[in-house]
Amino acid sequence: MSNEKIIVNSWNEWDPLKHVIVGKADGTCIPAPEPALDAKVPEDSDMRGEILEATMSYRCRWFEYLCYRPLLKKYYNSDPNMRHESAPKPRLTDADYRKDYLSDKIGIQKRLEWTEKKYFVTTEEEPLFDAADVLRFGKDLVVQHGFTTNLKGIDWLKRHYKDHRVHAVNFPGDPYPIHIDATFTPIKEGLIINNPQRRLPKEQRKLFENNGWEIVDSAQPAHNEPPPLCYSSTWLSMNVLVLDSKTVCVEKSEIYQAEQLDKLGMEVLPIELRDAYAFGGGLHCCTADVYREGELKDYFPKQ
Ligand code: ABU
Repeated sequence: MSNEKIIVNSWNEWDPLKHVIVGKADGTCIPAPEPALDAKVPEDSDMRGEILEATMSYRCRWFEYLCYRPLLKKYYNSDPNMRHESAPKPRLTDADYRKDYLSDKIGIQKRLEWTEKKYFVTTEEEPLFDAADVLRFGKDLVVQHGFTTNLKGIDWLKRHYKDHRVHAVNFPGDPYPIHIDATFTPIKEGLIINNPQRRLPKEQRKLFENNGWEIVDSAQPAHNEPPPLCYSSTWLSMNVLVLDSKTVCVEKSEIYQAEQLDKLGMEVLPIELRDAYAFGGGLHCCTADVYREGELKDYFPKQ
């Protein structure tokens, strides 16, 4: 098989990045209210030769896959080994959401109890997952069970990626668990930064610790609140884009996160993006890997 023809290949979050889709805000708008509203990108997840369209879990994102189609068509036509897959589109009827779950009458304490008990805004009506809930670690996929991904969605991923090991994780300190990429961020082989308000529970840390991975608390965000109209939390500070295991892009104003990554031995590239947060999030949110140099590896031989 000639390497020249391979367009899609990405097994993890840190191998040298050679081809990435960067979202642009043209034609976007603030979504109308709906039962589980938040707005995030990306919606695709890729591995060797395959790009999988996620089901998505918000009604406002149901048609989002169409924006990617011209690019995917190009990859498909140029790369004879590329597989274009699409998870079953969900119906997203009212049965998918717990009514009034996001009501202002629910206090923060109650919300934390709910998320601790894994009682989320989405139900188990049908498989739901967003790509931003999935982290790729070679043979292992780590998937956040929360508002945007339900257990049926995780089961669907297990059945689809039969040669991979799919692990469900959750972060009880997060009252609005939407996407893993401002909570748990792999920086390079062996190192993950974890949001100190949303620590991975002890039991779930074993996979990482037993295989020599270090999980360190991330630095505090530089801001006390997100910019106007932004649906994400201030923890977009840790929503970084790793270019390779020595280089990482960090939002320019996030000086504490940049400082921490610098101390951890990374070269930090400051990228101005805060003004774009309202259109769907940070550097990781608005990008989708297409090609990272590297092969499928087993980073967690001790299961
Ligand atoms: N997609 C990142 C947003 C998660 C958060 O708001 O913390």
